[in-house]
Amino acid sequence: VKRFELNFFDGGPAGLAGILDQAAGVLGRLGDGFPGTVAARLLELRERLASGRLHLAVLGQFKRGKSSLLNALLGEAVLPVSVVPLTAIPTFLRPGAELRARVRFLEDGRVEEFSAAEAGELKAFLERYVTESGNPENRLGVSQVEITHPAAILQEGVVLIDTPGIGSTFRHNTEATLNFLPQCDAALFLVSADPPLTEVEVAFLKQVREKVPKLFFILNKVDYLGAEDRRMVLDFLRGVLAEQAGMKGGQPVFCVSARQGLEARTAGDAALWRASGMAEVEDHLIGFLAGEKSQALHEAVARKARDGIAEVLMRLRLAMRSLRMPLEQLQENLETFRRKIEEVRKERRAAGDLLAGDRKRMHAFLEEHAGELREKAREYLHGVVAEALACDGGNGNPRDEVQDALEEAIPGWFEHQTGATERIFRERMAEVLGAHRERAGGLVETIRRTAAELFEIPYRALEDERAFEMVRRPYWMTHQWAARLSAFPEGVLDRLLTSRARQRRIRKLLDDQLAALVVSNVENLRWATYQSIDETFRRFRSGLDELLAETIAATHGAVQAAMEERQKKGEAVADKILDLEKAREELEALERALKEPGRGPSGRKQEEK
Ligand SMILES: Nc1nc2c(ncn2[C@@H]2O[C@H](COP(=O)(O)OP(=O)(O)O)[C@@H](O)[C@H]2O)c(=O)[nH]1
Ligand SMILES: [Mg+2]
Repeated sequence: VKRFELNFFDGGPAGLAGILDQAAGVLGRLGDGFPGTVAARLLELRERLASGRLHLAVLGQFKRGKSSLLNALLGEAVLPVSVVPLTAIPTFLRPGAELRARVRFLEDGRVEEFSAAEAGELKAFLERYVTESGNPENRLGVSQVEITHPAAILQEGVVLIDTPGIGSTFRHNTEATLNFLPQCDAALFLVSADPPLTEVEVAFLKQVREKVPKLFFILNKVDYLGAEDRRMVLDFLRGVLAEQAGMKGGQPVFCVSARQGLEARTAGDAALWRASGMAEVEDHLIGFLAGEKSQALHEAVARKARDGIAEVLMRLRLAMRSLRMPLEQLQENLETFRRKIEEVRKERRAAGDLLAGDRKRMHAFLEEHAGELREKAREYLHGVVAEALACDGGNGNPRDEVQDALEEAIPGWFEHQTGATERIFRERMAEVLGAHRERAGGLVETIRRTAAELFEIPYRALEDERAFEMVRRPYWMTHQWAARLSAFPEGVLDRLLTSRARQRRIRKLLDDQLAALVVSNVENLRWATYQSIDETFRRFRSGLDELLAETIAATHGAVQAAMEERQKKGEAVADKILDLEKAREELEALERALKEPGRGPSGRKQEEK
């Protein structure tokens, strides 16, 4: 990977932000005839550069001290910390001058806002939504929580995320965390010595490694350990990371006491902050954010900016050719170009039909999949109920037994099926859209190539695939799985226990209710998937149309505009040509600066035409 030199990051004219500003300035001067899309895109890139934030999650088994560690980084106790696991709700920490919380609900995207005067008040508010006691089994239907906080670390271009954690008795927490991984750019993987690294954690770590590009390992609660024990635990940990999780190269492991860290911050005790190990973690994170994150973001932005400028340059070159070319030849070329565009439009319509066909097939496949799921769910839940009834042995109240068993089983099972379903469909969609993406890219390139050939300008293929990026999964899918039987008529079960006929009736009642649970839960999953499929196709289609329209405007549009200019002004277009020439030179210099950052836009003489 090519590394940008340092001055690419600086705020001056040779820095990336400066280049974007200059390019936007040139585009502004070009004015009419050069539609604002590229200029707008450059400004968008400028903003992304300024505010680009990395998603850094804290991952680990429940009770390892994830929330405590985040509190230490924030410098005060904002996130609820608990000896019992909390609910499956992630909390996003963003920068902000004030302490605020925003709770999003599953139902119709409802949002509740809260403004707190101090940390304790915010924590009390959060406890109502993210703890098992305040919001048992997420009955309130919260989908996610966002907090703003003035902590220094949040000023470093990062969103910190507190996650529910794996391995608790609430199995849906584990699945929810797994489904969340693709949204993490980096993660702090937290373990502690009480006990060190369970099998569940190792299995989890393997999955995390596949999905999260950058991991930091942290051993928390070292205040429990003496120097000797600490060394032993660390050796053990490194061994497991290398042998079982396949992490080579002596992973650094940070030793911290989040608890002491928070104490230190609250008391303003710098020595304790160092001693807690938290200072080292914080420094390391800030260094990482300043270096590597910025690096990746700058590269992505530079590439997109280069593409935008290349678009404008193509247009400029076309316009200049068209202004200089003998009028008759220009008319002829324009006619040939028009015919080619008509052909491409026809192909686009055919491609749209194919796309529609694939969408239908995807729906059909989903119906099939949902049918199989209903079958599987029915079988599974009947098993759960049979087991619960068998255990009951006729002493207790079977309704409670059955209810407990269902509530225990349903969320985990459906969460797992959701993950599996999503994987299946994501793969299928990638396959199907991959073929369309190639065809669509071909259409766009046909237009560009035709223009280049007809008007003898240099041809450059597009690098930017922005129109065809695979649509990201819904931001955060938390599901409310129906797990409650509706009330049997009170006392029915008790009375029924003595009578065989009545027992048959109760079986029937149970069967009907189980069927209803299966239907509503599978429908929940099916509907979410259906919407994902449609949204993906919709965005793909509109992305393609947009790109085609832009390409036609940039090529045919440029020639057309030059033609009109000539018809209006006759041969008095020399001034216009001079203006364009000047803009072309400036943009070419900026384009080169983007390719070879560190030199600055005027670092070298021109070499390519
Ligand atoms: N001794 C000690 N206890 C800690 C430390 N960090 C967290 N804890 C305790 O571990 C328990 C779980 O902490 P919490 O932050 O809620 O863990 P989470 O479930 O991973 O978010 C709480 O009782 C904390 O007080 C630490 O550094 N040292
Ligand atoms: Mg927690």
